[in-house]
Amino acid sequence: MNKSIEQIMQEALKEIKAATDRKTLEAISIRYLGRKGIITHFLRNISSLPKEQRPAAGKKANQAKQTLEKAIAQAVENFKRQDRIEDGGIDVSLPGRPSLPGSLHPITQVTNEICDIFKHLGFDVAEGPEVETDYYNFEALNFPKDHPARDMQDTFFVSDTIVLRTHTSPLQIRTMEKYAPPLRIIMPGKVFRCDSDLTHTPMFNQVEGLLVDENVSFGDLKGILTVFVHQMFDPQTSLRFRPSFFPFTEPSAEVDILCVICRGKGCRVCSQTGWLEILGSGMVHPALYENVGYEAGRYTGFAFGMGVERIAMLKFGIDDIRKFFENDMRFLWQF
Ligand code: 2U9
Repeated sequence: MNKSIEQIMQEALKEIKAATDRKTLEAISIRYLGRKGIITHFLRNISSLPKEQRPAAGKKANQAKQTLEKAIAQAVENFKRQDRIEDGGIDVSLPGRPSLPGSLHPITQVTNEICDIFKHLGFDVAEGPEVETDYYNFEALNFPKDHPARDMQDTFFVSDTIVLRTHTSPLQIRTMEKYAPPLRIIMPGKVFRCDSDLTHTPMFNQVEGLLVDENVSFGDLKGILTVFVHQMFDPQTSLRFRPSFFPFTEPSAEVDILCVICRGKGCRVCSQTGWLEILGSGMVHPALYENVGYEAGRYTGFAFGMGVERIAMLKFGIDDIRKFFENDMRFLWQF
């Protein structure tokens, strides 16, 4: 051990700095850090030093070893980077990738459009939980336990008493519990039903509305929904109210518009009927007022519900609901 470990390390660092290729670096690494390398040899010989010198010598030698390992790794990395440029791996003259401006998803656009129409008619927007209790999703809405109407909803159960909401109606009950009439609210939001085909997905978006006051009639329902349809589609659109059934409304009606494709002649989209169903509606069932503690007999009101994807499909002429959820930018960029 004629030279000190510092001297050896300084010489090695100089050689690393002067190396012009990876092969030379490899040779330096072997000469100093290899099995028979200078630093390795130095470390092995520490045991032959006087006992009191061993800890300090060992510490210095290990530090030198680590310094050289780091310097070699850094130099190798520099050569690799240089190789990549010389190999043509990085073409610094290429134009950058443009970052495209984002835009609202078509379903969000249509939801906003629906909500804006009702906001102008004096409705407030409310939002609420997607995981609901059986009470708010069914019981309070006049779906008694074991009632066959529950089968209409294809429910995802989280537990015996907790469900993924099958409609946004639970929030209407929560709002009625909190506020006395007059009430005018719309509720946009995701809902969940165990169903999947060309026109159904297990998650879809709904907008529901509720208006409660004294002396509200079925004529008010017809008036408000006609204004909505005329603003959402063509102002000349014909519509019809067809009797239906929902546990939470009585009487109930489904609303059809004259087919936007064939103008009533009958085509594939309207299944040759000339009409397209766009929403459900009805006068709020008196049992619901009782459930939320409203004074019996004093109030009347109407409610309606629509699937946003269905409205968007009709508005944009889309035949497969799944297109909204595939994140294919070629499809989404059209809106
Ligand atoms: C309360 C009282 C009544 C909301 C209503 C409908 C009719 C309806 C469907 C349309 C297509 C759901 O997305 S869809 O499958 N909805 O037909 N919804 S009346 O009635 C209410 C809501 C809340 C307290």
